[in-house]
Amino acid sequence: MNKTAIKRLTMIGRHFPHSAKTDEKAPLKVCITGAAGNIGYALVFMIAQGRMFGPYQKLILHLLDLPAMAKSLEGVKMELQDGAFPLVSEIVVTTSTDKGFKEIDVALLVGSKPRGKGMERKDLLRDNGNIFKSQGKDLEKYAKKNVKVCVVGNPANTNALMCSLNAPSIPKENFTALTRLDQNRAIGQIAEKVGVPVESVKNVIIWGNHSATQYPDISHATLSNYPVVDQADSVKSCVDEEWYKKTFIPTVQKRGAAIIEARNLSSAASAANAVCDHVHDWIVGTKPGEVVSMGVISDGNSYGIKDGINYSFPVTCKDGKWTIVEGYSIDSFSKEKMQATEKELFEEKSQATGN
Ligand code: NAX
Repeated sequence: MNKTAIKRLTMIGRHFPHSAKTDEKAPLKVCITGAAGNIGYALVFMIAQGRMFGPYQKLILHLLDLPAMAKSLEGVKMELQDGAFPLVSEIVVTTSTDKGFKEIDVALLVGSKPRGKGMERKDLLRDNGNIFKSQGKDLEKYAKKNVKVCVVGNPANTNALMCSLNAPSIPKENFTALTRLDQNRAIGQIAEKVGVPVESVKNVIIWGNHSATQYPDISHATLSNYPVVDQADSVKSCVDEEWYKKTFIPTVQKRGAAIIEARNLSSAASAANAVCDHVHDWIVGTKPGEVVSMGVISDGNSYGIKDGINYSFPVTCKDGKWTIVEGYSIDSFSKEKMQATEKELFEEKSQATGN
């Protein structure tokens, strides 16, 4: 390229800062396991569009799935190429974790064994426990030491714990589990009930496990920037107790099953959307005053939850780090629900570890 052409391109960069910005950061290496599956297929396109890391962050996507899905993975790669996404610098397709996890910055662990017919929950826990144990070992071997891991594959919290236990040189804070879909589901239910836009519902908390024992808590949720409710800015004062306890909580807890019943397939696009929300907020940061829920390692110092499990807490994020929001008052109803889901997580842990 001659000097005049280079000068002209530099000028274009000045006039259109967006085009210049895309070249500034080194590409992030992101591995998506189960990339040929239901959620993976929705997720990779959202990431390629900039939904997870923003509109300027270039990406190298590692698509990982089981050998039986190799052909299908190639098809996903072809479609990504056909999307001509400017943010995607490279696509690596693989069925082995050594290649899939090599030097990655972010791991989205979506692939896991589904619950088969006649399979008991403890069998699922044991089988997935072994898969995530081995993925933890491989993350330890091949990924960057500051890799951020979001576990989606169920049982997500316990899988995240198993991964972390087997990757001792990666900080345990770097292993999180997805409960953002539950949070988004809760917000959707409240917005519909109260008749407000979803963006005005803030600070719903999901406590505990991504399972039917999770506790979607509206005790501290607020409605903001919406004139109709300026007389009552807490969600609790806008809904009746009966609806909260008998309709809202079970609806959120069992929403996954309701989607399967309606679609004959499990949640995919909404799950992928929630993975983007989770990782985006973790890396880019939560908005001022906003609290989100994430499955994170418990250290025994928050809300009476014992240490050693991956439990969903209210957090804020800044500079790539999450912090549990402390100080919420917990009434006896909430306490009981939070302990029930804690108990289940300890049971899962002992079934997954065999101890
Ligand atoms: P699919 O069965 O459509 O896809 C899973 C994909 O993972 C398949 O392509 C499979 O070959 C692959 N896979 C399985 N084991 C693997 C391994 N060891 N390494 C790499 N790839 C592997 O399931 P999908 O609907 O995409 O759901 C994926 C997981 O997300 C399931 O465990 C599901 O239960 C879980 N979910 C978790 C949610 C959450 O909020 N935490 C919500 C949505 C979803 O239910």
